[in-house]
Amino acid sequence: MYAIGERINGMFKSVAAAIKEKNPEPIQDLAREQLKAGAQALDVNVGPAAEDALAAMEWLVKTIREVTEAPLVIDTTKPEVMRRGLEAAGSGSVINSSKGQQEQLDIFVPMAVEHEASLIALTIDENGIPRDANGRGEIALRAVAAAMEKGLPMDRLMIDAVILPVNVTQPTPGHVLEAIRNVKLLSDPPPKTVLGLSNVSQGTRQRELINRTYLVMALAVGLDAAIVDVLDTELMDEMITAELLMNRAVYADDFLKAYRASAAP
Ligand code: THG
Repeated sequence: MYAIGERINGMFKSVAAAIKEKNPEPIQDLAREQLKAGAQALDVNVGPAAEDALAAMEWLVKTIREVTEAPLVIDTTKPEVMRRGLEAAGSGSVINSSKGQQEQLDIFVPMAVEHEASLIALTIDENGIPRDANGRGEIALRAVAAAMEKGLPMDRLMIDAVILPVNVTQPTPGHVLEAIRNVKLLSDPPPKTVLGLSNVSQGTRQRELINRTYLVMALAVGLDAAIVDVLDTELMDEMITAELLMNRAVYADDFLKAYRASAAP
């Protein structure tokens, strides 16, 4: 599974402070630690508090680029901030994210093609987050059609069926699993699937347990990528074990070590 490190996000106080003070060390430490822990890409989000989001994104990406060439997942809803991030990060980045209404897809799909980037499309549109799996599938189909029309290869489109906290909406985890299964039937080859895993446990008292369990469940129905806390070693162990049980890695007695060696960037 494609593991995207979630920690460089202004939602975390230490990251918000580093951005505000333009202090590179905490950011570069997080980049290195996450890659060492098995991240294959890094999510980059300036957070809600950043005053000048354009300048903050550019600084954040350049600061990370001083220590790694790993793919960066530029996490912003603002097209101009996205563009600035992509320009600083270079090709092979990921646009995170476009919503599923046509006006948004018309902006972000061509941007992905132009910048040789992948695109995460959320199953959210002008009516909000759909209540069930079918609603998510309809929006995903719109994103698939836009990618086909604009020449974005299907292996660079990632559908995010949008997971929400289980303590807020308990039917959602099940709906999202059904949506992930259905997305794989939309086209041949199908688009990739991704989730922001930690959303599922926000505000709960068993965060790690809920994250780990749901990751394994989603992996079993075909999840290809996830934005996760890669610093949670047990979560990564479970991910690696699930991959083995899905027959995506060859069994060896030291399969954890073998996987980590082969996935290292
Ligand atoms: N889909 C896509 N991108 C996303 C999300 C998604 N990006 C952001 C988010 N959701 C995924 N990343 C996180 C990062 C952190 C947390 C949850 C999701 C998190 N943070 C602690 C909290 O809110 O409790 C912060 C705690 C602290 O301040 O220290 O849980 O769904 N495409």
